[in-house]
Amino acid sequence: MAANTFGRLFAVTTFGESHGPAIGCVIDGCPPGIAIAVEDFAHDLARRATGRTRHTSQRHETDEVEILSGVYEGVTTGTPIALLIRNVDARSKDYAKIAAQFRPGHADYTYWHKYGIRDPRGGGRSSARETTMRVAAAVIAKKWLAEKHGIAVRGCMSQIGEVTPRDFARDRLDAASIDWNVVEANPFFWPNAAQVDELEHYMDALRKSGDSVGARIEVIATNVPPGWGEPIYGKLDAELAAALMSINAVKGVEIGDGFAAVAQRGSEHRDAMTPAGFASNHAGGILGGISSGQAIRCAVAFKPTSSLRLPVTSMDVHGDAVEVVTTGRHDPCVGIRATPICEAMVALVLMDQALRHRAQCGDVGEVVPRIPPGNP
Ligand code: EPS
Repeated sequence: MAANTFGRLFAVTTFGESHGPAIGCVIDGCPPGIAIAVEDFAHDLARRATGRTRHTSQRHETDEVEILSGVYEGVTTGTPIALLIRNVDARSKDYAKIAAQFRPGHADYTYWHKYGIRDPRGGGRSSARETTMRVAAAVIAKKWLAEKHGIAVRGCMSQIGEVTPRDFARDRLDAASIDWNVVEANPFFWPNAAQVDELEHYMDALRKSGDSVGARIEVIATNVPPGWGEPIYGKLDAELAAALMSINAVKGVEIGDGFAAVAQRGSEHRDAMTPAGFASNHAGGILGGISSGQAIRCAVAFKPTSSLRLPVTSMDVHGDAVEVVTTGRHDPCVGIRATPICEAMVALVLMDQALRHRAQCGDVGEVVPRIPPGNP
């Protein structure tokens, strides 16, 4: 009912608030026998964390995971896995002045109307702090997907404000054209190393101006076998869209060519099949809501951050007009930290769908003919 749980067979329940003592999650339904240690979480959590570069919020959380249950002698046991991360750098006084005000663009007004009460400290439950636990849970999903199926779920930023990656045609931002070492070597997860300096200046100027921008994140999952996803109401693309849309600040999701498909002809969009492979991947690796064996491609649009030191008109809880100024430690572009979060949601969907496919169709076995992925 309250929708803090995600997934059916690999079910992740998150809990906690941005300025509470801790955030955490319980993963129920994880297969036994996956080797997992606290060190496994460090890499992806650091990729998402605040305070690692000057371009993100300067809140310094250690984001160290404690495994409370479900793992014995370094291996998952099949029982619920509880993960906990303590909040160590919350600064609630930044929120004291605006505790009774509705910040435009935030969830303040809507949470107020839904619950009649809200925790204003750091946005409470609506804070992007919650995404930490999605990334933590997905570390286990990514590991299982890689070990069992050779699946890699990777992402990059493909637009920030009005800037797009040079030397990439839109339809060439695919698994084959992206050098993942380049993406991981800069703070923006940007696929073109030659533009990183330019982006640093762009972000410095933006931060100085007090304003924010949006971003577009691309996620590509390779080696997903054909057959995952459920018609009619459990379509893989529908579940991906819902999962990605559940991330804070997301305003749009595309699968494959997405909205660009509107201006294409059918003769161009349908991906021709040959025994040697698919000739193109406009569909984004999903046909009829079921994976085709091609790379799964999603794009996610993040809105510009609403917390700004630039004043804005609003209202307080008494109905009086106020001017809101947000001080504190905010991201001038939430999209900069969003790549690992988008990857996490895609991995969680794939993990859940893999287990659901195995439950119903595990006896079907190898089906022929199988077309190689071809064009990614
Ligand atoms: C956030 C506002 C900031 C960010 C926070 C997300 O919180 P605070 O004002 O308490 O510093 O630092 O991000 C995180 C703490 C995190 O780990 O992602 C928001 O409004 O969503």
